[in-house]
Amino acid sequence: MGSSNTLGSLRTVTETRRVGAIAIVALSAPPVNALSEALRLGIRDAVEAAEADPELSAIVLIGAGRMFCGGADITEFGRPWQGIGLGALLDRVEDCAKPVVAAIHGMALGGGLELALACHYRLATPAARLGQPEVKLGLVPGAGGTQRLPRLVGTEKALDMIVSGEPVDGRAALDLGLLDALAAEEGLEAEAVAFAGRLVAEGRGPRRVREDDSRLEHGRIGLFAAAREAAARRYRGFEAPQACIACVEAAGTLPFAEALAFEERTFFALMAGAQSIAQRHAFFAEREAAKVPDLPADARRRPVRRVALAGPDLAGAAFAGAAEGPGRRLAAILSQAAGLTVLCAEGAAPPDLAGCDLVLAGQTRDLASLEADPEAILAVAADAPDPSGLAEGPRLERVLGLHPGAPLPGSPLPGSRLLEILRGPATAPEVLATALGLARGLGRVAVVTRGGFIGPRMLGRLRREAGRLVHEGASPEQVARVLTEFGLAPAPLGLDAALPEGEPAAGHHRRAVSDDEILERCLDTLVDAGARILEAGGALRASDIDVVWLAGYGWPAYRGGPMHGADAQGLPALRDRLRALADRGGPGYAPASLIERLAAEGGRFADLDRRRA
Ligand code: T1G
Repeated sequence: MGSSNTLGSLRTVTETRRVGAIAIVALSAPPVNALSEALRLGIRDAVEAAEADPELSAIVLIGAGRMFCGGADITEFGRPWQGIGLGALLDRVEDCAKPVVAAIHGMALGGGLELALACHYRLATPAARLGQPEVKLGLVPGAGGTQRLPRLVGTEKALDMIVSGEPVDGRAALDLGLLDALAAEEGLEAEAVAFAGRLVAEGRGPRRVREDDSRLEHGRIGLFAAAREAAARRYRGFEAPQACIACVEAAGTLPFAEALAFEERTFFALMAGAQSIAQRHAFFAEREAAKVPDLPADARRRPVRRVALAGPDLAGAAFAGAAEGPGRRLAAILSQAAGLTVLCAEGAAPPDLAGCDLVLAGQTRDLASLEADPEAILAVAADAPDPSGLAEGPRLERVLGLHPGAPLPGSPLPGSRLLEILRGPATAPEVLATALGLARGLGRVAVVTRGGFIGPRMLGRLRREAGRLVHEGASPEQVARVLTEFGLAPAPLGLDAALPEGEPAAGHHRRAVSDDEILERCLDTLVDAGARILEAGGALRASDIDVVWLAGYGWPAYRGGPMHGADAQGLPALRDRLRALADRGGPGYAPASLIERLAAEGGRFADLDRRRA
């Protein structure tokens, strides 16, 4: 028996089966069982039907597919709950007169974990991941997570999980008191049914988390002050972590229903705020970036297991400490990746290329004379690889560029979460697909580009503007401070912005430059550079440019990336500022024609992406 809901969608979102007196309600909304309006209504209908059925004594909730539930449906955000709110659904589940057992495999995240918390008992597989990642979307858990989780695992551990957004696995969850039992992957449903059967046989009914305050540790002196201070330091500039702390604190100071209402008000206030809008943009942008419209879905992805480093730039780079330059940084990253063998030239002798899946060079010319495996990918990792090298020479269908973004201060590994993939004019689909697979295997966010790397080209424009500002009167320290206060990790800027070449022109007078002017000119010229790359077809989407800066150059997630920020501020204002700069500073500042066009039609970069999708 399935429920298709009143939305007119014939798509079945829950499947209810029965084993004896136990109802099994399976969430079936691939790919992640996101708690859309349809699924929320489906769960409500299924639980109410089982509760009303005199032949049923208990209910097991389980996820169909690869996980229990990936949370609320983020695509529905930005408007009030439709159908039934998630909090209202979870209160209904918790109020059920018959015991409800959550059987968790894969992921139980966000609203998915909150659904499990509203159940009366919980089983999971050891490898399951249970967490409240809402803070990474600029939100607080909005359906009771800040109230029920501390009642199960204690206030301090709940603060840690909710403020960091990091999940725990099944074993840790059991130790924390979040679960009643673990179950083997292949036997999860059967063990959950047996567990429910024992509840019935032993006469154990619903056990409601909201009724047990014994694990709350709100009396601990300094607990919340310490949490606030740590979050302010670790998540500088982010609003949601502090809001999470306030909601968890309410669990110990307000009656349950009032605390839930406070949590929901906080959730909706954050959802409407610029930071969460930016962080949700970043979430979807990273997933969009991996989609290359003209790449055939069946393009063969070769596994990359052996990598050779070619050319003098990379000799010994695999073991470099503070690896400088993209080639050496990428070599160091590859050498530390599980399952990869990295061979590097010993002295003048080239590495043995036999059986290598990928040959990495620091310069295009280092690939020319290589006798590599005809199937091997020939990759260049340089800020500005010689474009001809990607368009001429032997085996050019196997050539592409790779760039790992900038080193971030304090990063244990050189490089960021980014892997830019520069496709040449003739790069073969399977070579591009293999590089995308390599990025995923390295746990990196892939962005595919043409004509040059996005990050280095935009960074060059930003550095030139920083140099001009110093030339006009700002100090390098002032420029670095302004950009750091904005949230940009200073390392990528390498702000040694010495005065531009040559003496200042005769009559040149240095002047005081305000922080506002520094920030505005740096951001505006950066966005203009991005717009020029976009209009030249160098990036598939404006959001890809955001991903490069978010994942590769330390752009704060709560700002969503340079192009998202420009959309939020309005392109007509950007156009006018660039025009004014051009009047003073010369035609080099004139806005890109794409900015002129979008500004004239009242459009945004995001509209362009939607049109291209
Ligand atoms: N809502 C809508 N779509 C989602 C989604 C979600 N929660 N999670 C994933 N998707 C889409 C994703 O965009 C992609 O779409 C496809 O599913 C596969 O995702 C009230 C408010 C679960 C670990 O933050 O972390 O609950 O590109 O490529 O690598 O308190 O998705 O195919 O069109 O990422 O296997 C809280 C977010 C929400 C978890 C799976 N939950 N998702 O990773 O697949 S807020 C989250 C993830 C909330 C409540 C609050 C991951 C994943 P497309 P994918 P994956």
